Amino acid sequence: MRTDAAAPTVKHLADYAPPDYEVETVRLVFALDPRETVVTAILSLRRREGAADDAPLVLDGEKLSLREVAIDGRNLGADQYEVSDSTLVIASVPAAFSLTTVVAIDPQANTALSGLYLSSGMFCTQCEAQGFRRITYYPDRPDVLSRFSVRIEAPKSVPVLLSNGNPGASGDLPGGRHFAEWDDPHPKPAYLFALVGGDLASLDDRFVTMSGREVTLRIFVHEKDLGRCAYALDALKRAMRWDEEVFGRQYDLDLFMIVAVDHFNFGAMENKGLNIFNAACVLASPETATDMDYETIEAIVAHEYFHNWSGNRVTCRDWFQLCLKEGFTVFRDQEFSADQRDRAVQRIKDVRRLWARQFPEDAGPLAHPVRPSSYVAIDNFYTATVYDKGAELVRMMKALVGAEAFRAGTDRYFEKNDGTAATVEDFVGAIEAASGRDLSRFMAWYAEAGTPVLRVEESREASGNGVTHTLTLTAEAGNRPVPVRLALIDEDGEAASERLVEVEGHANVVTEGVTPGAVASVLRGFSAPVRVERNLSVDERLKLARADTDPFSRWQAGYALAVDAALSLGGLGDLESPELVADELGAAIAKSVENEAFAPAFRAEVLRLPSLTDLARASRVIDPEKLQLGREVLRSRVLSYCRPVLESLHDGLASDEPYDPGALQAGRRALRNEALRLLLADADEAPARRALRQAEEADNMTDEAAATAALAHAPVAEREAALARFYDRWKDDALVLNKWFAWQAAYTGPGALEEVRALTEHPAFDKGNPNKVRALIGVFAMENLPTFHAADGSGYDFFFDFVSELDGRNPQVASRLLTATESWRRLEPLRRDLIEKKLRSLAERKGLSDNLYETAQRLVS
Ligand code: 0A1
Ligand code: ZN
Repeated sequence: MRTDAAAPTVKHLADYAPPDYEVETVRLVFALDPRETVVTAILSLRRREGAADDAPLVLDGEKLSLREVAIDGRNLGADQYEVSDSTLVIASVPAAFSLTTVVAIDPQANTALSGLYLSSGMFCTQCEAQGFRRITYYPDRPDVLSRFSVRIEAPKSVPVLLSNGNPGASGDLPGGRHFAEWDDPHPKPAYLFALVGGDLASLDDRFVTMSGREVTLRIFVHEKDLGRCAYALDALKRAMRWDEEVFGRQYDLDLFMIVAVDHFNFGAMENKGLNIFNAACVLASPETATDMDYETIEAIVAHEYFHNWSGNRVTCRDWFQLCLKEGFTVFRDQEFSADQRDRAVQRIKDVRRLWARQFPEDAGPLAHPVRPSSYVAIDNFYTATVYDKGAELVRMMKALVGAEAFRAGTDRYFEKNDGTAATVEDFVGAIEAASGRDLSRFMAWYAEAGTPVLRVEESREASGNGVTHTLTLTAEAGNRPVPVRLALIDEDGEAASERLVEVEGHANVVTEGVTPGAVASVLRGFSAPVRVERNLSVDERLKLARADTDPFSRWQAGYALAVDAALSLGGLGDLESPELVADELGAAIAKSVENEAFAPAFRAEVLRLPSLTDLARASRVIDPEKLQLGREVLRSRVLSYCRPVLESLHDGLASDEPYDPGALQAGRRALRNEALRLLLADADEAPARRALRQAEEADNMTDEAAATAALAHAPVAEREAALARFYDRWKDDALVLNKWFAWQAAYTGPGALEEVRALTEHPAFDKGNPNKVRALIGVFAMENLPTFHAADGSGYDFFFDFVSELDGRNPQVASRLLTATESWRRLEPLRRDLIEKKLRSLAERKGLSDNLYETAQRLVS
């Protein structure tokens, strides 16, 4: 917390220096207590070769109450060390010694959910990025790797005591207490430490690695949730096998544990051998989780598991290298999901997410390179840029060097850097070494913020059938290599087959023997995270939407046209006759959606018309009323072409098969539910009754939620009944109720803000639970454009009050919420003035957390 007006410290990548002291081993003893947990730490420290003889020992520590400090068993007097808000400094220490500290901490007071805290009565930890310093004094930086052994003591009312690695001794202690010991043979940085203590039940299984190691798998949850762990366990086993087959990575301990917690700032955390998960990202049953929840669980379970190599065995030298583990691991989980499901649909979803979250970030005041060069609060850099654009960079390198050399490169990276803290250079260097390709100019992708623009121009020979495509990158994109997949398409499919063009600055691509009407399909599969600018006629775009043989590009052609049509229908775009375009699009969509040659999951994507946020991202000016108008007109025009098709899909795809979360059934449900959603664009009785019936009759949450959501978002008479029904059925299930909060948060009808405000007082709402905050306030600010950006500023008043108050409780979540305003400069002038005042007054407020301070400052800078 900042208490004065001085700006907090900014850390710079260029200032990296290795630590003066290394920690060879660390022994931790916890005496767990909700209000006063005592932590004894014994560190065996050694001065690094090359460090100055008189280098002081500086340890990080926050919110610790220090009771004892001893060197080699002798207590230090108060004049022999110095304690500040954030450090313990001992000016003079030997070259090698043992340091003992005893501190007390207060888990119950820890509302920031960083360090050791209580979640629904369970002790748990979150140490990435800098939570370990809230547990004990330590060099809390990722390049200090040490062997951890842990002893946990607790009352027997806390029966399950867990930490990283392998279990050791356990037993009784006097006074109704007991203990458990844990030993982790793999040296690790402090951010991968974890501890859990609670009354937990577990679902167990086993996995045999390809070299024959027997691994026990164990998911810990509250007893009541035992029936909701099976899918995560199944996903875990599939992920373990996949990592062996695709990346040659095997698990390296005899035990792998996952613990579900109710209060968690992010999705999950890859602590060595003891992953801790936001309950929402691990618990699922057909009645309580949607297909999308299942998909998310599969991806996150895999993501955290994959970190065991990309993150844990090879970790990051410093937090500037965050993308080294995150970009690579997201790439790995996306590839896993693509292999488990439909590769094309996975690509559509991944790119949609990149467009929705990373492109706006890169285009606004919060833009930063994939490897940032400075930060105040590192928690603010767990961003779409680091994660999702970071994954795209890995994908591009794979495209540039080819699959085989890429795999040789990742093998080399793991082998060379195993057990160390590495840099992006180590990763790229391994791919260079394995492929023989110079990637030095590729490094610009890591260092420069912003989305490059690729201009595409076409010229055809007057005689003959040669076509030249001129691909030009904007000057800011410099000469970094950009892989562009390109083919020519006519009504029958590929008129000239695909090739991969590497553009550095500029490239001319000549294709001979092309039929006159063929259209180039450029950046197929979204082969690079760039924005393409080109002039295509509506007919040419429709041709691609009909016939492109690359499913991603086929989908994209239609989607982009839908965006342009909606913007123009709302008076914000420049299509000449948008009504006509909307009609043609409606006809084309009706055809694709009926086309059984395409997978149902793909057809569902075709039917998913752009959301308000999709439109806002694409619009030069964000004017919520116009965006909404455009979206509604587009929806109803498309609907007028599709109604019979949609009704027959909705009827025909109903199924009485027992629920299975796999891709096949999920795809059919997705298509059926998209059909229902679009049918509800008619705020009419018949579709509303259809939806209500589905909500009542559904035997799974996917169908129940889709129908209830469709009603909850529409200003129809059935809305209230649907919401009340859902609440009544699920009022005792906190995870399911998040959906109920989120639907209402996105409602744009009359009285919407009052509804959201009232929900903050609802007994089921809990501002101490990040899932609840995200469901209600996050969705409100990110998705409910008309209400959040109400012209009278009422949405802003509500939101900024909430964020300021939350900052005192949970700075990470408050700061992340505030990023919902990142596109404020593109708002129409009236709203822009209103929100700018709010942002500036927040940025100038005294007493903000470092997290919120940094985000507010960057937003207005
Ligand atoms: N490494 C985790 C993300 C994570 C980051 C910070 C956290 O708490 C502040 C929690 C999780 C991942 O990539 O999944
Ligand atoms: Zn991660």
